[in-house]
Amino acid sequence: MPAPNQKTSDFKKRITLHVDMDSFFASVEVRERPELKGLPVVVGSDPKGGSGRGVVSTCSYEARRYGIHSALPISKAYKLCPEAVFLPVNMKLYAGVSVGVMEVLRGFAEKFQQVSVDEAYLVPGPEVENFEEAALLALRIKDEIQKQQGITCSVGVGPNKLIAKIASGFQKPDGLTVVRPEDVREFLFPLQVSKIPGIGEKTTESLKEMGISTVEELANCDIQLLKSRFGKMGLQMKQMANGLDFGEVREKEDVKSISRHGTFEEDTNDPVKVFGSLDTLSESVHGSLLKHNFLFKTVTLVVRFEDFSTYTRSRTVPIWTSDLFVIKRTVRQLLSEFLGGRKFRLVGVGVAKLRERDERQALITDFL
Ligand code: TTP
Ligand code: MG
Repeated sequence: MPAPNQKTSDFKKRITLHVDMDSFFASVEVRERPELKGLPVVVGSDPKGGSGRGVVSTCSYEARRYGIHSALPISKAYKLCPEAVFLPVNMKLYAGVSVGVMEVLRGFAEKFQQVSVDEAYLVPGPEVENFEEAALLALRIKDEIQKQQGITCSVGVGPNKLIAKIASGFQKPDGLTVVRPEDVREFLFPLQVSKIPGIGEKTTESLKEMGISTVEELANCDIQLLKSRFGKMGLQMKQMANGLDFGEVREKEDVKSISRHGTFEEDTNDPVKVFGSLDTLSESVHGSLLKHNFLFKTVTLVVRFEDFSTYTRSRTVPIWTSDLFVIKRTVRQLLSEFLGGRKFRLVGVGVAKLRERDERQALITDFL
């Protein structure tokens, strides 16, 4: 059911993808040690032969078959599968992979929102006009992450964040689930209420006491009853059970960067066109920088080739500045490794590591 006042054509604009890495920490460990592929791998604290006191961070899908899962006491995991490969958490390694993954995803997005170390929402640009094209895009994303980071992910495509999120978890691992607006109810209704984000163990239990266990039952439940039991959250739950979600995909506000990108009307490797486009984007970034009274230290270039492979390069300059020339020159330097052959589909320019310009700083940078 479309939201009130929401024209059907608006769905196009709201095609939303949710991408979630599969058994993230464990997949990265397996990538590092291919001999572990196919084995039950548990990442977490030391099991100490069954007497360890910590918990499981995550585990490979092979380990999940033994009943092991995130947050399970490591001692229980050991009991369930003593022959599993137990590895300590190597956060530094996963954080690096996460940055790489997010860069790939951002390259495919017009709007982007990272929500955890291994998941993000994205809204594709206007070139993706329907759900078929969004499904193709999702496949490209999966390929690109596999190629650049050597791990698999699952993608959900839906008319809003809620549906995309539930869809990405629907066929894990290495899944792709596309839910068109007209299929939302058919998709959601048979699911258990616990599949709805925000409905945890306690709420699931309370709903059960009211005779509600499926999303369909929740969707059809009397709103007054839900309100009296759960307050405002009751209304929200009913809306979600009907597939409605009004949340926007957007960057967290504290992420300080400014970027612009543009897709060429026709893929091109003509340096005049590419440089021209980069200059225009740099000027736009610069305009926004001045408007917000920011200085930057890092310049970022994004390029996407005709086969959708996407690369991001950044360079940090030695001084805080807001100089347009520094942006243009750095972008050109960063572009040099990509010139000569392949056609560009999209280029983007960004500045990051921003800070507010103060008068003293203004004097220093203006004289440099
Ligand atoms: P998740 O995406 O929840 O789980 P996952 O990627 O391991 O597996 P899935 O295929 O089901 O998505 O979490 C991402 C990472 O966060 C996970 O690899 C490890 C870490 N994590 C913990 O350390 N503790 C936890 O309880 C959970 C849920 C995750
Ligand atoms: Mg995950």
